[in-house]
Amino acid sequence: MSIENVISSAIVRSFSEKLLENLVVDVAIVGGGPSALVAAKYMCEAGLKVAIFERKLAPGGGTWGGGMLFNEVVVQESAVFILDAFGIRHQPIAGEEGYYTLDSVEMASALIYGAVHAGARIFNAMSVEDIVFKEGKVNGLVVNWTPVERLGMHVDPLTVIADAVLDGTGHPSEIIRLASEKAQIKLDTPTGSILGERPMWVDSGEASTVENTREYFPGLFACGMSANNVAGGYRMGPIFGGMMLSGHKVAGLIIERCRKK
Ligand code: 48H
Repeated sequence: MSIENVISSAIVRSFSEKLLENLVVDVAIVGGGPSALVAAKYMCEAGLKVAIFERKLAPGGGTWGGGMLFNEVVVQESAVFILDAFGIRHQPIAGEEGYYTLDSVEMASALIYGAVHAGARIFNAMSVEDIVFKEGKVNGLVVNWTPVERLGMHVDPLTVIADAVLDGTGHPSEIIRLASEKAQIKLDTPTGSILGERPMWVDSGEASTVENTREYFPGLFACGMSANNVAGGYRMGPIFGGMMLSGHKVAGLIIERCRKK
């Protein structure tokens, strides 16, 4: 066999095995932002089978760009245990006890590496375009290649079946929105619908991101900015402790739910 054919066959075989193994999972995560990557690591460490579907070529979401493309972010003391778990270095901010700066490129790459090495499978350049919704329950995801989505090609998708679906799509809460509008489900919010993100208020937004992290409909969870948008929390700018704590919290909720089943 020529080396050209060895390379191509090995890639096709290996990828097919990976995809086949992940067509039924415990947790299907939409979006590979910081909250989802943290959640993935902790859920994998608890023995759950986790797959992440990320629209872009590079997972990491809004981490890479730091604040206005200055590639540094801020994290507060309460989330330092998560930085340590991923081996992300951080420096105290002089004169501001309990706050740290860190390199956003180191953070993004370490979160990806940590999630993958804990056992999460990341499928990049794949977009989630719908949910599987049977007998009043969210049962999984409907996925397609991002280039197919971007070019508007008329190509039917494939499905991934999951016990729990986690919306980690950030500001737009794409999956919860889709479920709310298309499956017409009533969410666990005061109105039953998405309340919408509010303007900037750092401390409130950081706290509410964690508070708003929960199961919004049986089998459908939200973390990070998605949770904040669903439940009407304030935004917080380039501080990432809330995102990571949200990932840690949702991992605990999903682990508990899967254990009960
Ligand atoms: C596949 C999808 C789909 C889809 C979206 O926005 P993210 O970084 O997510 P979070 O919530 O973990 O972090 C939020 C943080 O980055 C942020 O924006 C902050 C702190 N903002 C504060 C402020 O004031 O603005 O990542 C979401 C990921 C992205 O990589 C998307 O490409 C991906 O989800 N995604 N992937 N299918 N339908 N929708």
